Amino acid sequence: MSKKHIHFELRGDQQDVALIRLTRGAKRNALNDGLILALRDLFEKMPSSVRAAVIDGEGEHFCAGLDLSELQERDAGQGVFHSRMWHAALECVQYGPVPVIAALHGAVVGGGLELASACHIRVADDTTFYALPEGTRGIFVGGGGAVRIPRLIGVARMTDMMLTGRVYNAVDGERIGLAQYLVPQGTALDKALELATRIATNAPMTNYALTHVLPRIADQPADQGFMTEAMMAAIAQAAPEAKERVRAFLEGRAAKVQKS
Ligand code: 1HE
Repeated sequence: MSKKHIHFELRGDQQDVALIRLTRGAKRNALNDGLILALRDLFEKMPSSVRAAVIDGEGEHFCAGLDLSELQERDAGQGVFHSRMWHAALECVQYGPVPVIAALHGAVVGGGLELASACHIRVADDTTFYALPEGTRGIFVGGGGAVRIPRLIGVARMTDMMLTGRVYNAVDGERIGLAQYLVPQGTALDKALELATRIATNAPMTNYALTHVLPRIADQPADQGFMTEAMMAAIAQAAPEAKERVRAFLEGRAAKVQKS
């Protein structure tokens, strides 16, 4: 299935991995309103067979951020609604039905970094670079970056990126926490699909706990976080699937943890 500037396909024997590709390469996958709304719709209407998703970008760059040509005519009130539209769409990515992996290469800048930071895992190849040019364009992040990016790299590093226009390369990006995986040029999508295929075999309740509950626990005061954790642990372990997986290990039918 393809909407304008976005391609969607199902991968895997069980059709359980969704591949979502930004296909606006001529404009470096800059995110116009149509693309943002299409992303929201895809995550809202994800087929029930899907257990994990991968987002990547066509061409030399993952994403050049907000389509700046749409910025010119907006007044303050429209700006608020526009930012809230991004928030709603990227909430559908972060708090959607499945874990999402961003496969990064080239520019991951501005709203492109905001999109990547709404994903649960980021795999970057060694062409990747990260920036928040909003600072030098006289604007501010508006797609949830002010909330999500400091959680990855801290307030000080984000402040520096925006005040000075600092660009992080792929190696430093992985070092500071912008990506969890760093892979050779041209292999980010393969690695992301490999991870998605593995994640798709997890118990759905475990994946739900990790994508919906863990980030909320992390935002809670410790006392409340411990209680939420206890509730989630009890729900997860009570599921028949969890009992079967534990039994399989105890009976020697499940893989051991291997030294990496
Ligand atoms: C664009 C955009 C865009 C490219 N909006 N049209 N983001 C930025 O400030 C980053 C702006 N883009 C760049 O710095 C560069 O384009 C790249 C480093 C990403 C890629 O460079 P390059 O040399 O490969 O491509 P290019 O020649 O700069 O761009 C190719 C075309 O894409 C060109 O259009 P053309 O009609 O002349 O061919 C560019 O104008 C177009 N293009 N990026 C519109 N961003 C929710 S708030 C989020 C706030 C932000 O994201 S602000 C940060 C915006």
